[in-house]
Amino acid sequence: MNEHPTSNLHDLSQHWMPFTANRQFKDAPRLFTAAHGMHYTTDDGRRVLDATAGMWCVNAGHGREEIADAVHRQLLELDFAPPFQMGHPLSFDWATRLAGIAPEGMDRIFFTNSGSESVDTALKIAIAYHRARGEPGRVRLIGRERGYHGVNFGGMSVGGIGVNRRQFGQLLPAVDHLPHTQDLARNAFSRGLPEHGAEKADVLEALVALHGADTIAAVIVEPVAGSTGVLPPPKGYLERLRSLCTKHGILLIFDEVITGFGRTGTPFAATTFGIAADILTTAKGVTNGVVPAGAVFVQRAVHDALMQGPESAVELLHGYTYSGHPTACAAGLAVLDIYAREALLTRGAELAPSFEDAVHSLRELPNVIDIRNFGLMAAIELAPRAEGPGRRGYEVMVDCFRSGLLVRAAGDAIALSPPLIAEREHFEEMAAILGEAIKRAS
Ligand code: PXG
Repeated sequence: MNEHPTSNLHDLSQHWMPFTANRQFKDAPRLFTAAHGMHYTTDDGRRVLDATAGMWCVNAGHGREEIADAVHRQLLELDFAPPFQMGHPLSFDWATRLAGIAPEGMDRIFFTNSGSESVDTALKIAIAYHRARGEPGRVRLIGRERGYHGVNFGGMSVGGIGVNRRQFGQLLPAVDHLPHTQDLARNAFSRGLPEHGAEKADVLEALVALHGADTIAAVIVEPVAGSTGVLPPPKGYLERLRSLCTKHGILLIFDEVITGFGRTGTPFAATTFGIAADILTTAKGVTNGVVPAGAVFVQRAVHDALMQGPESAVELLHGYTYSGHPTACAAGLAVLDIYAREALLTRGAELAPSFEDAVHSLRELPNVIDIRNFGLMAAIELAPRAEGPGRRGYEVMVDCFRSGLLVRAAGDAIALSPPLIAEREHFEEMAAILGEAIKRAS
């Protein structure tokens, strides 16, 4: 171990950390200083097994040299090119390659820098699409309770996590929410898709009756909700949502920021579930998390509806200084090479059964009230402590970190989403360390 943890050498007070209990963290920091393969190294020299792919993003594992080399070369060759009314070849190459793994027909790709930007981009495209087709009244956006769609005003508004919204006032008008799909009474300890709850999609019919289909632009859901503790969709649920959207002319947006790039055993959850979305949002795994980037995949028909008017007109008045940044493109192309060469985008399907067995082995431990999983995503839900929700989850997360395992705590649900390079032994190690932490938190 290092004699001097980094936290003793640095002043932690200036950096206002994101989504972090700043005062608590700075009293007892948790700092990583290196990462390779399946492991992080902490500032005091300990190895920590990464059960969360960083934060659902480092799908090909850490420290991949060919990505670093590609980014390095790119910075020396072309560091920046203006993306509005100018361009550079790599963004076109990257879009072409991404279109090659996209679900059928989703071959028009808009680049962003994060999941939050991808979501707000998708919402804007949906509204602009209806307007371009002569239905400017379709402005209403439907999200789902317990959905997470990032932190910008659009994504926060359709998001369904109360605490994330309350601090920020009004949000977008004309937003409504479907009910979430978690149902512990009927579906606890499901392996894969839960049996019960497809009918929860029918609430969309009620929202259409309430607001009128001609006011609704889009429904946005995560095919498998991630941040709120891994909620796989009940069997038949997404099919019903798709058919109701089609029936009422509503666009269906899949937020695949977490599920994209192999997490569910194929490149996208839309492919895994065989459901055609109209717009699909991604980020995270698109660059293996190493350069901030996002990509919005759009059905050609949606894109084409906006390609009208004089050729000199900007068709979509939207974009970012760093849309399709050369470093993101270079990283993204290198990542796609790795994904293809190592067949990582389908590896999750092979690993899923042993991952499932490992997580469900924790079933009999104290306070475990549910375990759910799909592909390489799982959550172990613990009963809240009497002092309030989230306490036990936080305690287990910190205990795991100290014991050499990185997990996420979504309230009292411990979420696991290992890199797609994981081996079976890693799953056993994850279950062993997590199991001990759960026992200590009883
Ligand atoms: N959509 C989904 C489905 C996400 O999971 C975003 C949008 C926003 O992405 P950006 O890149 O703007 O953060 C996300 C992000 C967690 C956790 O522990 C999950 C996310 C972010 C931070 C923590 O569950 N997902």
